[in-house]
Amino acid sequence: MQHNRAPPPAYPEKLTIALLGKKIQIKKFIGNLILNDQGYFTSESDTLVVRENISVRVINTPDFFDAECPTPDQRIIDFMALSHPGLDLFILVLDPENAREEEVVGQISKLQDVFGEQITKHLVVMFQDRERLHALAHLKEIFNVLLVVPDHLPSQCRDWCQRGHPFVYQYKDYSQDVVLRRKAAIEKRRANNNCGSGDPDETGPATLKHNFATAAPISPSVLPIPDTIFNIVLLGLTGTGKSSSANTILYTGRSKQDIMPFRSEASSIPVTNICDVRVMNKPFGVPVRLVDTPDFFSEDLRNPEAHLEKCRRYCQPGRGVVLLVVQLGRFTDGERGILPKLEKRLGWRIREETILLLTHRDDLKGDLLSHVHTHPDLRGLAEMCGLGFHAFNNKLQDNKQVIKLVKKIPNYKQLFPKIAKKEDNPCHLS
Ligand SMILES: Nc1nc2c(ncn2[C@@H]2O[C@H](COP(=O)(O)OP(=O)(O)OP(=O)(O)O)[C@@H](O)[C@H]2O)c(=O)[nH]1
Ligand SMILES: [Mg+2]
Repeated sequence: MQHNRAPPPAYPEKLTIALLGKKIQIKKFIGNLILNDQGYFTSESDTLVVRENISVRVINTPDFFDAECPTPDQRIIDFMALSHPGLDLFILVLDPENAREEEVVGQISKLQDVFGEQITKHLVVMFQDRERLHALAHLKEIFNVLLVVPDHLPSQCRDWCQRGHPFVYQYKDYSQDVVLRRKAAIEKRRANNNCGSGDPDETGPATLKHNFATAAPISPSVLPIPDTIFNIVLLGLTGTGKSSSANTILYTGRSKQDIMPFRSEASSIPVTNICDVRVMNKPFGVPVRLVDTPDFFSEDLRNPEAHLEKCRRYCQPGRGVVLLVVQLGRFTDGERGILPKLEKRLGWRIREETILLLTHRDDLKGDLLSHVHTHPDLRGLAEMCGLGFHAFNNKLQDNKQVIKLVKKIPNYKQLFPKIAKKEDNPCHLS
């Protein structure tokens, strides 16, 4: 007797999911839930590991947020090589110790820095419980990102992936050639070992079956996410007070315990060595991204081009304002012609969107305007800055000096409705 057997239903395409976060124990737990078996991720060490079953491939990524890591680029390149040309979903797995607003914002911003702003379209931020999720629910709007709690893994993952096309690497900071070479080296190692995993740090047996050739083809994502965050980028020479000024802005309307400040201190060598980012949740009505930068002219700065590239993303015309920071009473030779020099390094004019921000206002006894007018170099620089000049006393936590600064932005009333409101009601915000 002949059975008319229907072919088995086609299995949906295998998903590739990356687990991000600071704590291996929690990432391991979530990875095993997604794969439906607690035996896949077992190692205690936070290394790059791939595990897969018939429907999902899960990549545990080591902590990309660890500022102490000596080889962050290598970790990122290895990860990109293992997931080339891209992947379906990133899950940022939060742990209770790293789930404060500043930390979550810092982690999302870092991911945007490394993988591009579009990552949020493919990112879910996983909280341990609904209470913590609700406390940070506004991040959904700021970053256009899904906030979730693990509930019905792994089926939830497929729903989350349906938000758009898979994510494809853009190769802004990392060369595609380098990633492809690394990928080839890993595959070669795997072929040589035959039964070895080939993963850079991988030792377990469960990865034997994973194979790049079987990964689902990935089509490029088409629509960039509109960036609704207003950028404030601080530029200037070392020690002028960029990080302190960024902190003065960061403190607006908030107590110091609630924020993770930029590192700032008196030092004979540069303190800030990377472009560092914090996102503020609508301090004046819209979200604001603060970008602290290193001194791009410092001879101590390693790989300045990579940091400049990061900075360029945030000071594109029409997307924010540049604060050119100079210390009052300390105009140096390096600051002569600094604005055109910065424009040359960045590759376009920024002067129309620049405010000259003078720090150490507390050292000035007299009137700011007459000080600037009586110092020809300072005056020349102030005249070159399209949005004028302003002074901060960074030793003072004073919202008023920040609001006065923001009012130098021509369309601040449209941009920052809360400030316009404050003009009607002066008690608001101050
Ligand atoms: N009194 C006073 N000190 C300030 C003011 N602004 C900054 N400082 C001090 O100046 C020093 C350098 O400030 P930073 O903000 O770290 O300078 P930076 O421009 O970020 O320096 P790098 O990161 O090295 O490029 C710190 O000791 C600050 O406390 C200010 O308005 N008044
Ligand atoms: Mg600094």
